[in-house]
Amino acid sequence: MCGIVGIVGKSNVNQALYDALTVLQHRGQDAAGIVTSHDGRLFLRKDNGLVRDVFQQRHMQRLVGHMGIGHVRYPTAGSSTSAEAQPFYVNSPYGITLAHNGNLTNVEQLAKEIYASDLRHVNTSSDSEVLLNVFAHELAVRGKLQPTEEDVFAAVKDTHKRCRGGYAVVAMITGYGIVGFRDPNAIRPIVFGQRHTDEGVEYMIASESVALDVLGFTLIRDLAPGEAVYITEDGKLHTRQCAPNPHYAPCIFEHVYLARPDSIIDGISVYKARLRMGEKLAEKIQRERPEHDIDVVIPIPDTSRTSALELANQLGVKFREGFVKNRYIGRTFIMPGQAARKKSVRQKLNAIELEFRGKNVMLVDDSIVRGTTCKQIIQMAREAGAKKVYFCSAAPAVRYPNVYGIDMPSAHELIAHNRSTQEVADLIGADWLIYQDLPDLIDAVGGGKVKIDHFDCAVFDGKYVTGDVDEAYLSKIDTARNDMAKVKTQAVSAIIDLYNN
Ligand code: PIN
Repeated sequence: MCGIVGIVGKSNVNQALYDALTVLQHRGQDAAGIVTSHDGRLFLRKDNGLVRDVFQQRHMQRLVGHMGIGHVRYPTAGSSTSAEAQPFYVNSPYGITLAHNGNLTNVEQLAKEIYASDLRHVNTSSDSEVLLNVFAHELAVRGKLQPTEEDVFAAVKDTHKRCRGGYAVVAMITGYGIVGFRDPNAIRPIVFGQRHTDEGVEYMIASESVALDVLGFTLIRDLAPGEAVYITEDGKLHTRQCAPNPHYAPCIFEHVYLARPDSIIDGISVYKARLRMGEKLAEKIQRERPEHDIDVVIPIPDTSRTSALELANQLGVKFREGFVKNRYIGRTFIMPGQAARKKSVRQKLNAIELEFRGKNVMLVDDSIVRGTTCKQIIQMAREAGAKKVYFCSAAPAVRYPNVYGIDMPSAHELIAHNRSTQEVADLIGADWLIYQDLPDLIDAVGGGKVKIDHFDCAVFDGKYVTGDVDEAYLSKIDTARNDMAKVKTQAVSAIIDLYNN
């Protein structure tokens, strides 16, 4: 998962891009980048790290220009070198830079085509660089010295024809404007908005509406599936449907925990969707165990608070904070003679004992993925004196990998893959485990004022909306993820050896 932003402004946009990236920081903490354009020249700063660490005063001073794009990265397939930080750049045609959130499922085939037919070189293993080259090629073949909006939209249309998967994109065409586009299934989110200044109207395209809010832009709307928005450097906005068969299937996991609760995605308030998840969970509990003996509902911070609160309200049970999260977790230093150790859950969360002692507690989390964290948390609740520890997941069991841009473990690392609810309960050590039912989750997210009844729910039901994901593809990404994990482990061991010798 990543965050993207693009601004066409009336004065320097560097500070606004930086601020927008800090608001989107939850979408990726691995790398950050900004590119701006001024008088036909590009200014780029990108590196690994948090937004506040990547950009120093000296970098910001160089990022001049009235338009620019930015990116925060969460590695999708394990890669994390700074060379793969975004935005990416190609010099032809016009000089195009691009930032992308999502994952292309036909990247291997595209990479071959780009080299063999389009005669283009790709220098990283990032699918975003492939996507950039496809778009650049499709714009170049129009053969124009000055591209019009028709050319830009035609290039997006042909990019849609070639690319499969989930993608939300911002691309800057040096000297001309910024284009944003969304895949024909609208899997990943993207919105655009405007703000009025004394110099005129400024436009922003962003992953989530919260970036618009915080910077004083008003939301115009989400991009529809397959749609593109093009804002010229002089501030004219054009939109166009660029896919022949667009079909709304946004990623439901954005609502489970990826997005900020103060965002509105496809007209749906993430906060309200989470409240409704709590409501549905309460109904399920009342259906399955009307005589339950839950004394207190305790959220596992932060995301699950909203659902847990509503769950407790509906059940008429006390809601209490039982875990305090340390907001200032530091780096892990590797000392000579010591192996690298992952920070334990205990260093991040601490239990308030008096909320647990002698009680039957219902812990609530947004989801159970690997099951490693919740296992430790259940253990902590017992050590704090809980009589019984029940566990509620606001999402259904995560059983299948994600291929559209969320960094999820491969199938065999998912605790619920090929396991029943009881088996998972036993493994994590819960006295009772309740998962949200998928129809309830769909209803919770899509059943508000704006009705959407089709979502990408592949992590729960294994149905991949792009229709091109089969066993062979899944086992390939499984191997790739394993290899990457091995490379990482080897790299850490090499560093430790270096220190030890
Ligand atoms: C919580 C995010 N949320 C917590 C991510 C843990 C699964 N995990 C998914 C639960 S927050 S595990 O946004 O950081 O507050 O099942 O893999 O152990």
